[in-house]
Amino acid sequence: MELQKKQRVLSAIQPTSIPTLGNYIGALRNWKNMSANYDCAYAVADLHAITVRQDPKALKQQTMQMFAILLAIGLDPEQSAVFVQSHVDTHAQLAWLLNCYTQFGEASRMTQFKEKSQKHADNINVGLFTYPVLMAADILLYQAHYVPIGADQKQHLEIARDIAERFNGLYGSVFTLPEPFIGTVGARVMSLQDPEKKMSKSDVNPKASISILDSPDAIVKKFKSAVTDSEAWVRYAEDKAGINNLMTIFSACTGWSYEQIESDFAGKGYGDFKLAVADAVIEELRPLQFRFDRLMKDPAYLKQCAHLGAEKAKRISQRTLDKCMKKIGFWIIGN
Ligand code: ATP
Ligand code: LTN
Repeated sequence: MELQKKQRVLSAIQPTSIPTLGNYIGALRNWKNMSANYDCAYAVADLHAITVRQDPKALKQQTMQMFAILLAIGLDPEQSAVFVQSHVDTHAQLAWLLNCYTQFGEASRMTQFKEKSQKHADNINVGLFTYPVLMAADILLYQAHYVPIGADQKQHLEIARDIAERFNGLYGSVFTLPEPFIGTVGARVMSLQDPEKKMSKSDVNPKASISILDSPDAIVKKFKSAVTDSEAWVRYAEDKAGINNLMTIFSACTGWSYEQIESDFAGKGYGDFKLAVADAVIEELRPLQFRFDRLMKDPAYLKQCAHLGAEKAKRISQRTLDKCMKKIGFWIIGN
């Protein structure tokens, strides 16, 4: 019997700080789940991170930490290609090529660019503008069928598809058209302090987000102070953004449906529910935190895994880059 080739998955996360519970539920957890059934490549997107000014020491530390987190969530460096984006030179190379196949108008429509340029008005650099093109390169280099992301990245995936279709239209089928993979629960975890806003790593209010490395005490405190409403009835409803968010988090960690949560917490106050959510999150994060602490004590192992990941990623991505360059008409002289 012929062995069927597994479909490919690629995703990446910026090492801008420790991931939040939102990053974990919306993206990272799906990465791990998909790794059993797909041929996966996962990157720490450090090139993307410098579109916003970074402290050099912090960037290096955060890149190592993020790499350790990817292993700590349970990714197997032998099974998947787990790597740091800047260790694989094909990403920046393909990004340049794709810049020349992306229209100024379509890049101008990206909402993340508009938001980030408002937030960093003193540094609206060209990298921030072409950020989605580098992301398209990340994805297309691996001929990815699926890209597990949170809901906020959907627009970037659409532009990656548009660029791929344009390129394929000109040169024949070079790139696989990627599909987003967005989980059914927790694709958009909201801020604990302003549940109309998404939970974000870069939020300046530390009470607004749970870091996946927060201690149990900190997690309990943050959930206790989460903004809810004055109804004191645990139910999912349109005008209850705070409670909806807590129910989503609880459901994502326990597998309970909203109906189950509503009936189990009927007649109980928000205080009890908040503590239950905190407990569920603590249990969900405990094994990850344990593995992370162990990995951070072994930088030689981390480096070895990063080498292995970069080699694997380079091997896959170089084939696509070569094909692209040939199609465009570069003079290729070989080694
Ligand atoms: P920053 O605040 O630095 O912009 P971020 O928290 O938005 O960062 P990213 O590194 O941009 O995080 O995203 C990593 C992954 O996590 C992406 O797939 C993104 O869609 C997902 N993600 C980010 N925030 C959330 C959230 N609140 N809920 C669900 N998924 C999220
Ligand atoms: N822009 C993404 C991070 C990212 C990414 C990617 C996600 C960089 N390259 C490729 C999926 C596929 C973000 O999460 N903000």
